[in-house]
Amino acid sequence: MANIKPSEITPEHIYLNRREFMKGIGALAASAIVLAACGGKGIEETLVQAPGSSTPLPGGLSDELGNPANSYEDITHYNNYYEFTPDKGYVAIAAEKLITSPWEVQVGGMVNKPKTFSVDDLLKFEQEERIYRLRCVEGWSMVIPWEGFPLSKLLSEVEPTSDAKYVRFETLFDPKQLPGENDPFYTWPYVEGLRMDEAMHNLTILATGLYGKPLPPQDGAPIRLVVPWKYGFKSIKAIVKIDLVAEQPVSLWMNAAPNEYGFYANVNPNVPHPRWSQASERRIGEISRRETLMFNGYEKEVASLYQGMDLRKNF
Ligand SMILES: Nc1nc2c(c(=O)[nH]1)N[C@H]1C(S)=C(S)[C@@H](COP(=O)(O)O)O[C@H]1N2
Ligand SMILES: [Mo]
Repeated sequence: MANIKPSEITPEHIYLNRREFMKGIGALAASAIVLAACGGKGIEETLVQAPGSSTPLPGGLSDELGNPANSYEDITHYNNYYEFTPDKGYVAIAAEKLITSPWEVQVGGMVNKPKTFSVDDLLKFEQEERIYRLRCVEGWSMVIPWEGFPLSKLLSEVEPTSDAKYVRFETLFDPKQLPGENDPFYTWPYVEGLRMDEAMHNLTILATGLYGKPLPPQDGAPIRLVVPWKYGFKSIKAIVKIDLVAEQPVSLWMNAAPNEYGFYANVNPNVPHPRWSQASERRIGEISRRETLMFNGYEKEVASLYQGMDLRKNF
C-alpha cells in the first residue's frame, strides 16, 4: 500500500467526495490512500474541514501537527494579491478572468541550460501533495493542501553555475489584466527571491494545484512558489520568470518598506514587525488566536540554514 502515490489517485474523489469514495472502495483501501497522502498519519488521527463546512470531520486532511486543513472556500476567498485588489474578499472575483493558458516560465540567468517551460512541461514533474501552514506577515494563517513539486527539481534541470547564489522570481507584468500594476506606489512586477540553499530545500515547492484541483487564479495560477517557513509574501504568484543570480534580489516589498519587510522574512514570533507583534496569529476559521511557531513550525527542517546568522538583523 505504500506504493500508492497521491498522483495516481483521482484528486476530486479524495478531497471533495472522500466519504462517498470510501463507501465505494472500502475502508481498508481508503486508509492506505490516507497514509500515502498524509505521510503516515492514520485515518483516525486526522481531521478535515469539508469544503463549505466549518465542522471538522473525522478522517480527513491535516498537516503533520494535526491542524485540520482550511476549507476550499476559505483558501480561495481570503487572498492577498495586490495586482488585483488589496481587498482579500474580492480577489477571487477580480482575478476570475486572468488568462493562465497559454503560459510560459522562462528559467535563465547563471545556468548551463536555460529553458522555457510551458505549464504542460511543469506538470511533467511528479506532482506531490504538501499540506502546509501559510502564515501571512499580517498575522493570519491557514493550512493549505497544495499540489506541486520541489523547486530543486526544476533548478537541477537547468544546471545553475557555481556563480549562482540566489534565485529571483518575477510575476506576470500585464497592467491591462493586472490593474494593481498601475499603482505607482509599488515597483512592479512583483519580485521575490531566495538564497540558493533555501531554494534547493525540499520544503520549497512550486505549486500547481490545491485540494487536488488546478490552482485557481486568486491563489496564483498557473504556478506559484510556496515557502512554508517564511511569511506568505515570499510565496510569489503567477510566475513567468526565474533567474539564477549572484546578488541578493530586491523584492517589491523591500522596495516598498525596507524597514518592515526584509529579504529573509522567516516566520519568527520573537521579532516583531515594526507596527505589530508577531507572537500570535489568527487561524482563519478559528476565534481565539494561537501562538506563532518559530519558522512557522518547520524549525527542525530549516533552522540549520540560518546557523550563526543574527535573525534580528536578517529579518
Ligand atoms: N504576485 C503576488 N504574489 C503574492 C502576493 C501578491 O500580492 N502578488 N501576495 C503574497 C501574500 S502577502 C500572501 S499572504 C500570499 C497569499 O496567498 P493566498 O492568497 O493563496 O493565501 O500570497 C503572496 N504572493
Ligand atoms: Mo501576506
